[in-house]
Amino acid sequence: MKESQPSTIYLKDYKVPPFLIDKTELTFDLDEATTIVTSRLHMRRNPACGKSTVPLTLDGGEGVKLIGLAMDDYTLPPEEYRISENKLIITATADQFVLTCETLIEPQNNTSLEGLYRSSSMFCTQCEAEGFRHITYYLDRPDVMSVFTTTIIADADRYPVMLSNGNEVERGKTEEGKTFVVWNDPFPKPAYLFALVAGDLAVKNDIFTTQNKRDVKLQIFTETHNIDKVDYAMEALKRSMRWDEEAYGREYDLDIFMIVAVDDFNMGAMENKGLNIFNSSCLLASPETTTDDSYLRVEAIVAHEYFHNWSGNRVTCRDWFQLSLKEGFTVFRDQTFSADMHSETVKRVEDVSFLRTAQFAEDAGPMAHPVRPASFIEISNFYTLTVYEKGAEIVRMIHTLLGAEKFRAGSDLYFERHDGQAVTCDDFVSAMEDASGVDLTQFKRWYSQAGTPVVSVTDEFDAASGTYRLTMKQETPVTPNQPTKLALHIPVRVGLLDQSGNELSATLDGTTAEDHVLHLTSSEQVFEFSGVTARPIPSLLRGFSAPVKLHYDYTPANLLLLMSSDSDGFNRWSSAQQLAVNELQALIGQAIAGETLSIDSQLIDGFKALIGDCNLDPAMVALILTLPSQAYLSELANPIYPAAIKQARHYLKTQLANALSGEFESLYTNNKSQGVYQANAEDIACRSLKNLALSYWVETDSEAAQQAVVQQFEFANNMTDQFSALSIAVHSQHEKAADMLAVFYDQWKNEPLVVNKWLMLSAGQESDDALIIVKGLMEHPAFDLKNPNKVRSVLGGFGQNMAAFHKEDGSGYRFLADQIILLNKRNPQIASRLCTPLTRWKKMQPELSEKMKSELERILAEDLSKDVYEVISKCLA
Ligand code: 0A1
Ligand code: ZN
Repeated sequence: MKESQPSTIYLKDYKVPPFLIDKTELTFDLDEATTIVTSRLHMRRNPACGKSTVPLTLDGGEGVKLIGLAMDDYTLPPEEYRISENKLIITATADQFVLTCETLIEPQNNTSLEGLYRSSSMFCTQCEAEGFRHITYYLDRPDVMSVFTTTIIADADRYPVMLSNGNEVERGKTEEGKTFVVWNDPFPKPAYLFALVAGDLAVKNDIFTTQNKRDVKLQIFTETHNIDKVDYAMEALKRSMRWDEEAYGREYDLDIFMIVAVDDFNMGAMENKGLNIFNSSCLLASPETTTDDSYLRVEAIVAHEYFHNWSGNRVTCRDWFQLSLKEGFTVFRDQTFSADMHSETVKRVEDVSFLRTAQFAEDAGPMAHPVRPASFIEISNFYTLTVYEKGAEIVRMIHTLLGAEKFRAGSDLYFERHDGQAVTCDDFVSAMEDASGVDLTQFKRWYSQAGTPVVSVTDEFDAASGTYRLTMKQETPVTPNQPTKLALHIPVRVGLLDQSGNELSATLDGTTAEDHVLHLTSSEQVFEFSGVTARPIPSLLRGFSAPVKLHYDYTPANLLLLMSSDSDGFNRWSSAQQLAVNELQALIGQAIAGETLSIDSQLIDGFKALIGDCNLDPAMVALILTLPSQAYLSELANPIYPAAIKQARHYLKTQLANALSGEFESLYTNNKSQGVYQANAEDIACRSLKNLALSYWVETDSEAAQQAVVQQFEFANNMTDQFSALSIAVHSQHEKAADMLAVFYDQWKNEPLVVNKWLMLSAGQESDDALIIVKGLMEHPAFDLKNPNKVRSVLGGFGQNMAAFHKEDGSGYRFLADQIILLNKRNPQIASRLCTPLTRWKKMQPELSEKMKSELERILAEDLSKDVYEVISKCLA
């Protein structure tokens, strides 16, 4: 452990910057070993601070060596400045001056992938959140916005492509014969949006004509061998640009928009102004190498980064506590875009399923924090599901409360009012209120209060008067540093069905409709509907209108009715999930008690009817037939018994498979035909239904099913089908699984993104030797500790391997802790993210919980990065 612990930063301590930087001129003399960065910062004291004499304090970072410092033309001698804890402090400054600062950095030795680093043969940058300070000393905070001019000098033979933000304005030769290129970005921006790329890259060009008939040049750059895999991303980009004009009235603002794919990247992608940088796994796609899921992910992330041009870049965050201002809004925008491109219901189900599984777990654990956190030690730890996904749910609720039209007016006002500014979540809400007249005062508590609210509903029907009463209670559980909670404003969308599944019209507060949004604002509230002709079955929280846990005592018959008849597609899925969850929770209880497992027949009957209904959309059938994941069942459980969860789920799947083997066989056969691969909603739905059917069918004794798996693996014309067959083989312990894995690697060993999928599946194999297999994978030539995707594949796959990770002897935990310690210094961001499975220790069954805790204590005893320290210390607090 360190002598002194890293300090905590608080939102309440925010102060405006004492200095501003109007213009930033940067020169990079690029070299792998030592790059020299010269910055000329045109600075002045911030008039908002009045007459002030505070010293100038610039942010720097490990690995930045100061080699020259001048104010205007005066070279500062060492006694006129000091460097302390990575800050450069200059005591005496004028009111306005140009600070010239020369630093030396070592891109080749940069393993944290923050600042300027090497990925394969290229140079690239990552500056969000605080990476720019690893390049040069700067006011590295988002409310300091500056116009950047960047000169890149390099050997043109090795780095023919040299890119930065904005437009290329000049190019030439230096005296030493190197090439220089100058870029200028006219839009003032914070340093976190700065980017630089240099390499021997191939490019795909295109053009987008904006709504005002301006031609924008579009360019996607990759290493040469990948340029054949960017067509899909380019089309997705053009769809995003058009959609943002139509849905939000947002037009692109520069004459050029560039995207670069890099192999080594800590996150998915980054929205640097005019120069997005992508993890290649989120950009490249081809039918042979990319699964349907990944296609959809590419489209969503291309859109997400593009949408940031307005929600994030033109209007940015005042400070990092406001991160959800740009992320929550942009995720909401990309979710709506994907829904418009494919199926609204399918998209909503996928998003909610993810939120309920992963964000709810975060909200229930030691790292739980509000969407707008009040404090942090390391901001990189706050790029979380809460800030992103729950933040998007907040924006969605505002959309529900205002209605589409007023929401759009609020968005227009927000962009108009704050263009070119760095603002807060409160500013966003104010624009929504001002444009709509809706009071969101109480609603704003969603930003400051952590934890997933629980809404419990009971009902009464009075046939004589035709009234139906819903009583709703809300309660938000205690979370770290928030012992008491206030009532939230929760929009609950509700419909009523009669006993045959028809929608009932009812009157609430003078409005008669089939669908109502209830405003739950107190800890307990009654909603009374009149004109109700028969005892209804309530369809609650339609479309998942708020990120809460809803409790209502549905009978299995109610759930079956909602599943087959609700006009709200989301609730049809949700009811089926609830039915399966109820069944699984009973089975988990039996497994823990050591009883023989047995199930009721309702779920089987429901599934049978569903498969038999040929009017149904295959996408819906596939969603409903997908059993709740082990991860979701773990989130619901307290304490978690991983072995019982696994046993219960496997048992239920096998029972369903045997009871409905004929149905699954025909579902498989009927959806088998395949034409040319297309990543559209319809074809994706067919493939997912077919592969789901195969995953059930193979759980029976059928020899034909076993053969079908091998056949599909060998003859598939696309990665979705090939990889599905392989996964099914591995997870069903098919006798040929090991051979198929070997064949697959051999076939795809030259495609790193496919190899990553292979690594993940291999690490997830359930076997007594799982840990040995995983250790072997880390020695495999395909593995590389420097590459975050590979680390995530192997350790992520292992984390999902319930039996191996949660082995009773604690060997799985020990192994993960070893990897965290190994990566702690090299790449703190990745190391910190690897801690997530261990953060659940308090919820695990006692014997496992103890073992996890001792691994956490072992990690805490190390000399830790801020990133890992924050997570581990909060876990043990
Ligand atoms: N703003 C990006 C996410 C991102 C955040 C941090 C990064 O490096 C530490 C990289 C990317 C987005 O929302 O897509
Ligand atoms: Zn984002």
